[in-house]
Amino acid sequence: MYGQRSGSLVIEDVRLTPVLVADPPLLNTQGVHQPYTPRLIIEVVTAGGVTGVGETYGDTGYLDLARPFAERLVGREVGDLNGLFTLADELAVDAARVDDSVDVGGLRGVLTADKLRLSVVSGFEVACHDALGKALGLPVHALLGGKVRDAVEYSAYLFYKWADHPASYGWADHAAGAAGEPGAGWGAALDPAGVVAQARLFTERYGFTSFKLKGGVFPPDEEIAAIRALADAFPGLPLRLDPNGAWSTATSLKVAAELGDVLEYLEDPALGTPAMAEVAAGTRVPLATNMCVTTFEEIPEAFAKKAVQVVLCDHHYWGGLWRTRELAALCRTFGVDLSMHSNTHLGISLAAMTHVAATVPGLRHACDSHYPWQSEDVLTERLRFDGGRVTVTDTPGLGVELDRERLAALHARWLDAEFRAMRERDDAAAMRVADPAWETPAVPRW
Ligand code: GKR
Ligand code: MG
Repeated sequence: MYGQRSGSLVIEDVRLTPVLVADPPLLNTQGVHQPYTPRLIIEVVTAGGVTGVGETYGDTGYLDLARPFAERLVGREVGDLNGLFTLADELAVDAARVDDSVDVGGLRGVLTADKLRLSVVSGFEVACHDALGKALGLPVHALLGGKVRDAVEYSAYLFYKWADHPASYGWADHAAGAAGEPGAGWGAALDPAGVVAQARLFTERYGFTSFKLKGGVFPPDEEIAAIRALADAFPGLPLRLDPNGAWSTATSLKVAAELGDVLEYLEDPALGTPAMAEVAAGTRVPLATNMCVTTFEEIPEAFAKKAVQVVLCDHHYWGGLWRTRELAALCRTFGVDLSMHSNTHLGISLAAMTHVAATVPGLRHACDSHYPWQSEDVLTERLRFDGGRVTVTDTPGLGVELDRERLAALHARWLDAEFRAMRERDDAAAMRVADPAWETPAVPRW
């Protein structure tokens, strides 16, 4: 307890609201995004009447841990952020939820019990930061030591995509967004011309000046052609390609050789540290990862083998904002660059990503964000990209406000029995709706 102020900073209530958020048919090597994706919105209410918000994964495995965790938080200090991890260690993880294999839903490396716990704790850690900041009248970046930049740069996250979800779902295509909304009017992108057209929309709407293409969808030659088309359309701008470990080391080296003159980095070309190390040894193109370095335990081997040159941090699964800063310090120590990974997320997470990114020195690569793909949010005001950047707010806490009506509507969808199957993200299952014969591809796929 922290003396006199502690009474008002005690957590009195924690609210968990699972939601289903519209998502367009974005393709990746596992399959395709579902029409709706689960997220969990966390609210931490202090005795002083301050509410902090956080956001994390919303699939059942996360909810099952978040519920007992929320109960244990009541009565604790909102500023006891380190205590969250001690509390998390006490949570029993259902062994059926983790099998130490690659996380099929999120394509973010191996899913261990610890990673599942940290992915839950991070949502609460962000909510506590928000509450603490509001209570103290300080922005979250100030709680993290202060911003070193006034705006955080993001890259355009390009996806091969269908125009619409399969009609066989039988639902209106909310994910397409109403005219004028974010996510609207993107259409299909299944070849180099489609990818370039999508990139142009991203620059027109948000001003992005670097581009990442989600690969591992089509044979590598087609994806090489798409990157070449982007290089022709946007000469000199940074380009990245991320097949989520779908290639063999030989294919990875071939792609690196063919695109070496235009790539800022190649992201997870091959799966796992040994394969990445082999690729890294054979090319001058830097390798980035959000798959082989996803926990602190994975760092020593990867850094010793020089398997990666850029670690893509993600506060959701590294355990929150402070742990992200710890990761940044380790990367600096070993001369490895840091940038930021993204998975489908809403504005609360974008705000959290922006606050922590604002505090990390030497961020040389634009961060990833799926946010432009989300036509729905739970905030009164969407966050904006101007010139591809999000301005770092000095408003106390995260600087965002929940829109209760929107939150209730997205929660009502989660409660609706018709959408029950959407409560788990499963890109391969979503692909089977269009192609019943689809099997999760064996790796390496090419
Ligand atoms: O949204 O399809 C997707 C991505 O493939 C996502 O699941 C990955 O985690 O964006 C991520 C990545 O960079 O690998
Ligand atoms: Mg990636």
